[in-house]
Amino acid sequence: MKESLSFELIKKDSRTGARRGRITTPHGTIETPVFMPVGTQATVKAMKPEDVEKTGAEIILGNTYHLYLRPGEDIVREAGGLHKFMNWHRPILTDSGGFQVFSLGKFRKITEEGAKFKSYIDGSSHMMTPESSIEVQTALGSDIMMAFDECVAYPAEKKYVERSLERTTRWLKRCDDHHKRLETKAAMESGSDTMKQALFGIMQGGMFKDLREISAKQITEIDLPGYAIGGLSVGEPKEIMLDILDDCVDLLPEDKPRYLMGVGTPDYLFESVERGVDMFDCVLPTRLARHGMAMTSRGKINIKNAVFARDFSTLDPDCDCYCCRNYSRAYLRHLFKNDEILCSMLLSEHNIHFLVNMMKNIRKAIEEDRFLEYKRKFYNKYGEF
Ligand code: PRF
Ligand code: ZN
Repeated sequence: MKESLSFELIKKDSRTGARRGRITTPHGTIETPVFMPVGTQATVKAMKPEDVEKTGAEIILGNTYHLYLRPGEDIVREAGGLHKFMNWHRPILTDSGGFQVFSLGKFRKITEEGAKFKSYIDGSSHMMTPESSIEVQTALGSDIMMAFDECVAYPAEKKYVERSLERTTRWLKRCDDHHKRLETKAAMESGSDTMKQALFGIMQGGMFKDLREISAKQITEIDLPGYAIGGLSVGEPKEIMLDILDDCVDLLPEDKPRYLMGVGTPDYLFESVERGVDMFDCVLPTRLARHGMAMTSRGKINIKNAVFARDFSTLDPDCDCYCCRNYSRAYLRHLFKNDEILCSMLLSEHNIHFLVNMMKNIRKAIEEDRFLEYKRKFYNKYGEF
């Protein structure tokens, strides 16, 4: 059967690992490097899909764990899939639930079979396995589904990380087998020879370079349309993260998209693109927005601050988003002080626009072979991260 997803490498930076590419999916193309806004509950919080689209975002992320618990994948399937359910008709990537389940700490238990966990909604017991994660993601109908993995906390014992990454590889095989089984069944029913969804594998191995190498070798033995780097940005210092990332990128195939999971501050995005990462996701822009924080070309600002009470200038003079074209800092501060929903809406739109636009500028800089110059210019203006 033909893969539903393809990746084309358009240009490589001559001085760094940065690369410009294009991913083609059943719901359209994605220019890379790309930032994916997070839409955990089948919504990018506080934003209408058409406004997400206006920011230039080409793909969003959804969560298996949340949608499985509520409303349940059957309801999303009955609605015609996640795209239709939430009225977003561009590509969607779904995370497997691995990370969300493992973040539950004492409310979960891992065995070879899968992860047993308690619902955050009503405390009921559930079991998620590689097979059930694929079943749910199939019902959601995402363009890219992620393998069910274990993201190990930081710090962790090497012995544990090793056992865990071996299990993550076995789980990846089970995900791939189950995905193929379901796609073959669907193809026989519809007479199509193209897969509907792509499966990405996830590398683990904690902060141990030799374990990262083992994980990369094992997961890339399974031929998949893309690979992710998991288990990073889990609380380790920045130097360690970038040092491990350096190695990880080189361990992944050059002709497939590389996705660094859960990373989204401007400095980490630049550093990771420089090392050869193509895809990112993070809740940061929308979460910051709901706390009255805006990312601007001159650094982060806190709209609650009293200095903005009579500041009738726009949030970011370099931004042309709907918020910056129409509203002042004084007005945004007023909205925030009164708990007005519009504040979250406007700041979310601005923050997403800011990161999406930053990635657009990064792509242009790579095309014109001036990535490092653009990075320097951005850092000088942004200041402290
Ligand atoms: N695994 C999965 N999702 C993730 C991660 C991971 O390791 C991370 C780690 N930064 C974020 N999201 N499945
Ligand atoms: Zn703006």
